[in-house]
Amino acid sequence: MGVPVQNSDEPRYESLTASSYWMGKIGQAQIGPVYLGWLGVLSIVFGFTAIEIIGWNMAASVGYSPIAFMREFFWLTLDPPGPEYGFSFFVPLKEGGWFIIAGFFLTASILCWWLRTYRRAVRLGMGTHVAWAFASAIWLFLVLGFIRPALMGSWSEAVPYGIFSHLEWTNNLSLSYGNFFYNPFHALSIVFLYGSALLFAMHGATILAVGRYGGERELEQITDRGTASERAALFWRWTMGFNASMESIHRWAWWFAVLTTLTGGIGVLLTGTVVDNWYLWAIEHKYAPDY
Ligand code: 07D
Ligand code: 07D
Repeated sequence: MGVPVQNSDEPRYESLTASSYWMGKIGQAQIGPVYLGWLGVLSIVFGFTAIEIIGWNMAASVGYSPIAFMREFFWLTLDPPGPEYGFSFFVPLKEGGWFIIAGFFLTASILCWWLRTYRRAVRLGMGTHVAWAFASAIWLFLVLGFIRPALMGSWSEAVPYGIFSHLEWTNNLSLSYGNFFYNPFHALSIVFLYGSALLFAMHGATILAVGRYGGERELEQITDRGTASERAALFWRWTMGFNASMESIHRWAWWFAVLTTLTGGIGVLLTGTVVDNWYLWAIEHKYAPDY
């Protein structure tokens, strides 16, 4: 079973695991054990409830026809209450009440999953970096569906549950508030999103490229000469004069990913609450030309 895990709830014991040749090709061959715990159970139950509410409302909208459900799936939607209901929690079920209930369960599920990532990390004696990165995504999720609608005083501002309907919402928010390209926080979010992809490509490619020297094992690399790590670092100094360290590259990646949704959430939060039209705002602040 290996060494005992510090701070663990229970001693290590034989549990249900399997191994798969094909999983081994894309990752670790061993599957399981999955730690369920009460947070895991709650998260799955809440998530399942949210999906059921969304799914049955979508089914109702096509008269419960399984064929129409499948054919129209990408266009089906569960919409928030209309503007006449403001931010009231008492909305008739078919007028958006179901939307509020689904949102409650989805949020509860995501928050339980967040706690699970936090608590499992602590139990393993790890840092809680994964949980805080996930918290940044949850920040954007809460701004989109709850905090901004609350500040605007209307559920109708929230994102609908549906494939194309949520894309329409995204397009409409940009159009209604004067073009998101002039929202500097949208620009920052894009910088970090594109930057995340670039950093991931550079890091992934670098480690693969020194795989022949055992680069992916990252063992005794820091002090030895001629190692995979040293070659990888030298490659970047040769090509661009500077290299990240084995540690800093992961910090760069973490910050880029976290800042994508952190700046994004700020950009969405300001829209309609502080800034009514990003294009006019940009002209006023000499960010856009005024022709
Ligand atoms: C690859 C990890 C796995 C996750 C996956 C998503 C569901 C939803 C529910 C039918 C990278 C699983 C999807 C559980 C099913 C119902 C009711 C993550 C990976 C595979 N979007 N969005 C998608 C969500 C917002 C936008 C796809 C969620 C904002 C654009 C998928 C949220 C705005 C495009 C999806 C959310 C926005 C998409 C693929 C929540 C601005 C696309 C996602 C809860 C940020 C793309 C048809 C993906 C697409 C797409 C899910 C929010 C814009 C359905 C759960 C409101 C422009 N979004 N999205 O791979 O193909 O993510 O759309 O906040 O072009 Mg979206
Ligand atoms: C949504 C975080 C929440 C998700 C969580 C996950 C589940 C599923 C199930 C695993 C994605 C919950 C998961 C429930 C679990 C399974 C199976 C992260 C989310 C917690 N834009 N735009 C962004 C670009 C335009 C608009 C960000 C580019 C137009 C709006 C990003 C372009 C208009 C919003 C970005 C472009 C417009 C955004 C999102 C180009 C539309 C937002 C970052 C090249 C016509 C969002 C500040 C992200 C935002 C956003 C990129 C164009 C509208 C960087 C590249 C001008 C309304 N856009 N955009 O990580 O933050 O999302 O804006 O044209 O709200 Mg944009």
